[in-house]
Amino acid sequence: MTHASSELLYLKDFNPSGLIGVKQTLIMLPYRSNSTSSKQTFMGEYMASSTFTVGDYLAERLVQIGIRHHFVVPGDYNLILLDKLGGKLDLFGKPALIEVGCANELNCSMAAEGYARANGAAACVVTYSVGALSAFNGTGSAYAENLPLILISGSPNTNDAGQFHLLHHTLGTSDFTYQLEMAKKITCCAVAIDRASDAPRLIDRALHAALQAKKPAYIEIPTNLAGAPCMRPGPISAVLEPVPSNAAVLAATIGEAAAYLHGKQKIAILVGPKLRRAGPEAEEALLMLAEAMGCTVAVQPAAKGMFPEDHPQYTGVFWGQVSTLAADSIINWADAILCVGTVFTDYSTVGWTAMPSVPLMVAEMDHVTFPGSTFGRVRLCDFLGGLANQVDRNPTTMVEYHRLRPDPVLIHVAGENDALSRKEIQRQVQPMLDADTTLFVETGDSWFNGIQMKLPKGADFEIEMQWGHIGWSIPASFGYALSKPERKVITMVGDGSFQVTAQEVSQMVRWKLPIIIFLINNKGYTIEVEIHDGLYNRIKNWDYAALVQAFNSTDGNAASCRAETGGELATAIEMAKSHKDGPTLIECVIHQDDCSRELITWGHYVAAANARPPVQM
Ligand code: DPX
Ligand code: MG
Repeated sequence: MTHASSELLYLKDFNPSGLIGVKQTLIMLPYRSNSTSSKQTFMGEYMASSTFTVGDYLAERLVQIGIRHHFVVPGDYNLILLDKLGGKLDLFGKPALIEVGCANELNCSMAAEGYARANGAAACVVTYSVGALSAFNGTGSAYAENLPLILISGSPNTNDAGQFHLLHHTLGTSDFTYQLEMAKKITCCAVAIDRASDAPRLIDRALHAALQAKKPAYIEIPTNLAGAPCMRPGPISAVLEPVPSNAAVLAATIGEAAAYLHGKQKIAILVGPKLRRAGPEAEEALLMLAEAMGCTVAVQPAAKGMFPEDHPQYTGVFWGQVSTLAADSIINWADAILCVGTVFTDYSTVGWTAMPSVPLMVAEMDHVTFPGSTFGRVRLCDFLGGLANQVDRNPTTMVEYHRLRPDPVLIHVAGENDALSRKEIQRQVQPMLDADTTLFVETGDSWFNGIQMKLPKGADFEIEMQWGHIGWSIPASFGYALSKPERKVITMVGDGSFQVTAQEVSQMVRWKLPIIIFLINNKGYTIEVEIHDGLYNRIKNWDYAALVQAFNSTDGNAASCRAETGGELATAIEMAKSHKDGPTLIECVIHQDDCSRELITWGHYVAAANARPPVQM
């Protein structure tokens, strides 16, 4: 269906007063003509129309919550909506929402997920079922990773369900509610707009819920409602304003926490991934609190970079036997652990072998739990900041850390012609990290390699450890880089993961983003090999460098090469550093069994956790 024909459909259905007559004639013209100029006339006239529509309402609200790009795959159920979103102009007459087309809806949702990491919120716009069901995967990621991703789906014409019509892109029944029902399970708020008059209330409800909970929301807009007349929005504070801490509960929580810590000797702080989701104020408040307490600070693997690694109180990544620095010894030595935004899973606890053994005090995004009591309606930044002013200083764990801290390891420099190894890749990537870098690490040994890296002040780290979808890092780093073009984005990804979402490199080409991709080719699913091996862990090899050149076609400017020795990698890195008008992919070929010590240990314990027999047979 073309733009014009579906627009005509809308006019027939709604026949809104004010659009009949001259406008209708104008709109019908391009429907009969295929000429580009008449289409442009149509669009120009259309955008100049003063009728404010459901699509306009959504566009306005997305802009007001800080979204500047929306990630899309078109389909006939969402075309009018895409016109409305793309037609929203800023004060200078430029698009207020920049439309970013993706190769498929899985990638589209993952690109939006990455954008939400950088921007605080994101929008992904897809068509009904064939699009949305694929986009549910990135939406699941946003739920697991605590990101407000707004999934927006076009849907059937409102008249079809009542008329028992069978429609394309559906299950072949006249029940069109199943997608909404499915969305409810993977979002914090799912709404379907059945009447234009409900749109303002439902859109605001979904956006508010997502921003509050830091979770995805779902908005379904029927194809014949996107262009339907709609009321204009009220002040955006109704959507944006956070639920404040309850003053009495906050004071009580801070008092309880100060008293609890006062009674302990060896206190450590453990930071988890939900700290960043609570906003930059929470990260700043944590720094203040840590300095006031003077104790050690370790981070969980998915929280790497959320406490500065160059800070004297930083004691490494805590995940049991695969910890860095002396994080595990200190956490095991402590008699009180203040957990901030922590998430304990089978992965982060290394198959449940690294669950701290002392009772925990856990500060969450909106409540604080002590051994024996919970205090609700306390915002994390308020709690951390308030406690910083009342807590005692107790550097006991820091004194012990100085005794335990491992000495720097001697790093072996590979010969120029030596076959490339995992350690050599790590050694050469490390000096590329600076204050402006964001390092994306993909599920696979790239997790372990990335976690071993030292982040200089200002460097950031992105990992999708809760959802763990292989292929996430390619679209996610693309989405992230669109939001933060000033950052130097480096992505470490395995060959198996790359094969899942490789098409999105072509969007990096299209948008001329200088993302540097280290593709570690160990010819298979090595992490799975370490958990449980079988022939299914071997994959078809690709010519990755040639694939990227194919994405260039006639107008792209991506660079790509294969490195098989230390010398070739050094040359490739120099080339990548100077390549600015497109991505660079460096295929790093290593031996199939060349994986990190940490992966082998972790894989062993995760396999044991997976293999626990049922408690009841
Ligand atoms: C799978 C994983 O090549 O990395 O370093 O070789 O392990 P390594 P690769 O990217 O392979 C990844 C592979 C198959 N996990 O080892 S981690 C299961 C899995 C998953 N996500 C999806 N499907 C399967 N995590 C979407
Ligand atoms: Mg691999």
